[in-house]
Amino acid sequence: MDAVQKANSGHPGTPMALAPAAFVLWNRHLIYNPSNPKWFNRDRFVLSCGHASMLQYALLHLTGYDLSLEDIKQFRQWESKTPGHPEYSLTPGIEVTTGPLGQGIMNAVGMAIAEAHLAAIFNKEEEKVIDHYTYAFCSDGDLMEGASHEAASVAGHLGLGKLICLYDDNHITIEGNTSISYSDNVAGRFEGYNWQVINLGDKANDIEAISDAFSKAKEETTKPTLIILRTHIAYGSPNKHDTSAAHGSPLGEDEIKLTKKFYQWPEDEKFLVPDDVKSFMDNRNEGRDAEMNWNYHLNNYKEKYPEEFKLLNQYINQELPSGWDNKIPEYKSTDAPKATRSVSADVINAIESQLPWLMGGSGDLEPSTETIIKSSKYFEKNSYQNRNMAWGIREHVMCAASSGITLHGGLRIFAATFFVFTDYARPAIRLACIMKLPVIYVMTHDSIGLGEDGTTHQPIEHLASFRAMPGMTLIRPADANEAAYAWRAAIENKNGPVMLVLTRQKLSIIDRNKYAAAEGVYKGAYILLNEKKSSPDIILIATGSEVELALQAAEKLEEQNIDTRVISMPSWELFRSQPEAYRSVVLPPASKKRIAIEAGSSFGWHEWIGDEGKMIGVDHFGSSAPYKELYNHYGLTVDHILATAKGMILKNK
Ligand SMILES: Cc1ncc(C[n+]2csc(CCOP(=O)(O)OP(=O)(O)O)c2C)c(N)n1
Repeated sequence: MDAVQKANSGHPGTPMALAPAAFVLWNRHLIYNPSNPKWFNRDRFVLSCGHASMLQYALLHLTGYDLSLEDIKQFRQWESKTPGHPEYSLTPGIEVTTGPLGQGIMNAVGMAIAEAHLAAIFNKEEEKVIDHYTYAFCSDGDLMEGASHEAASVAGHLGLGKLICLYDDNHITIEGNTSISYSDNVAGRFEGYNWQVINLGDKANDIEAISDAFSKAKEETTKPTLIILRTHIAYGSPNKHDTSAAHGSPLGEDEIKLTKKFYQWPEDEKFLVPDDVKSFMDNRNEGRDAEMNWNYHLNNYKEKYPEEFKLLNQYINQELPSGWDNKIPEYKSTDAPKATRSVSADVINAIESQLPWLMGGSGDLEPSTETIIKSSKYFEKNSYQNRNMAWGIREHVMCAASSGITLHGGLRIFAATFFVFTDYARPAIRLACIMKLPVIYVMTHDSIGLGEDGTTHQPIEHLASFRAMPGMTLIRPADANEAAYAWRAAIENKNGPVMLVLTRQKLSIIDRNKYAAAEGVYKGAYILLNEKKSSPDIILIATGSEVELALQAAEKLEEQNIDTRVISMPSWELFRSQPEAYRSVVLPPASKKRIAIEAGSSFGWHEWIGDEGKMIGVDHFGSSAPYKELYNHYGLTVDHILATAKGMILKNK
């Protein structure tokens, strides 16, 4: 109450209502070490209703994390460790950034998947080195969101018994009582998903009942558990409890005094934490003992199973072994044309044995995204050791749980679907960018080049939209060898997501004896074909499948004495990160006659082509037809490039 009041913004009511449940969990059940928030075998806690952040900050402070009362007083202020919603990597003990409702519960599913997978691989009957629970608190908003359906459906299907969610059934959302918008039978819903449901009814302040529910949840290891708890928002506030007024704004000084009176707390004290409360809540000793106990078992494990122990460390540290990429094929220009999605399949299967911690899957499109790890099977109930995730047609949880798996640690994950269906996963991808998680998105069917499926399946604005997303590295390779380097760049990148944008259609393999080497992918853009004179008459910049067109056009332009440079530009972000000296060699500021060719929205391209440049793109929703016809109809042709180039040169003369 005090922190929200001081900030004059935030959500006091939900932390107040959930305080007893949070107390029970953090004091009696959750295993964690405040002095080492990253201890690997800790229980994970996700506050899916991130707006109730003050609940978690209070817990972190009271239990002994590096979060002082001063930090609490800085709630929602510039550069504080207590931002409006919990932020991963900013505040010790915050496992995941939450705020957009529904995300946290999906992330928690990923954490439980990671635990199940690592446990299946490493645990021995007598030494369970990976053995922890994942807990999530979720609110009405979390469960109203469609995201919760995907999360619960996956978790129930997989029987993730160590996932325990507590539903804060407080009947209040922003607009008022949930009766105006919501009448789901939540218990029935989750039973239908194959969850264990424990309905505690109106026992929000019954410490023992809540504690028993957590115990029962832990005992059921074949199904995830939902504990439903009818709470009262702003419990104790005489005028605001059970009202939406307690949701998004401070209670007000007078109301806080009345509430403190209700709790028999000194009315005029602010930020009061009595010493005995502090020592009672401090979990540092218990946390240290828990970690020491784990270390003891880990040591036994190391002695009995030295190979597995070594491997476990490799999973956790994920250092790339030397030669990890040796088996990635090099493609010759005389090889048959190959779709970049098929190259991705080659790469995954060329590296997976070197990187056993790599796992991934598709949203029911594996035959098209070509992302199966052939040496393994599907991750299923009772087969958690397998590395292929069958996410079903659930792109949103696929991406959010992939973040959860990454956050858990010990695994590297890729997630695949058609590029256009990133629309169903965008909120999760955005959060992965915010958290700088190195998830690899394998997005195939990257343009109108997918052809007959038509408008609904043809991504148009998607390239532009992900290039606009801070923290995303998008790579759209031009041929098989670029695609192989794109995968290398993705694996080597540890700081944020990489999205590989790949074709359905086959692409010729660029002759690297004639044109520059494919390593140029690392630099984001490189000169594939150099002009003959000291400076080019025209520069063609293309990405992905359109690089082939640019090269063909360049040959024709050369025949007509128009000296042409061709730049392959698979990644704007990688190029932007190059030194100015390199960028100005690739794109000399004085050469203003530039044409960009890309089968996608022209939005953003003026950064590279400048005011005088032209863009040959697709600024409409495409159409259903064989792709070559679409390319012809929409002017993605050599002739159109020639005409555009000549037009620019004539105009200048
Ligand atoms: C996806 C999404 N939509 C909207 C919001 C804005 N928002 C924040 S809290 C909230 C509703 C809160 O109701 P509930 O989930 O029941 O939480 P409580 O008020 O009980 O804390 C909304 C709509 C959001 N955070 N995320």
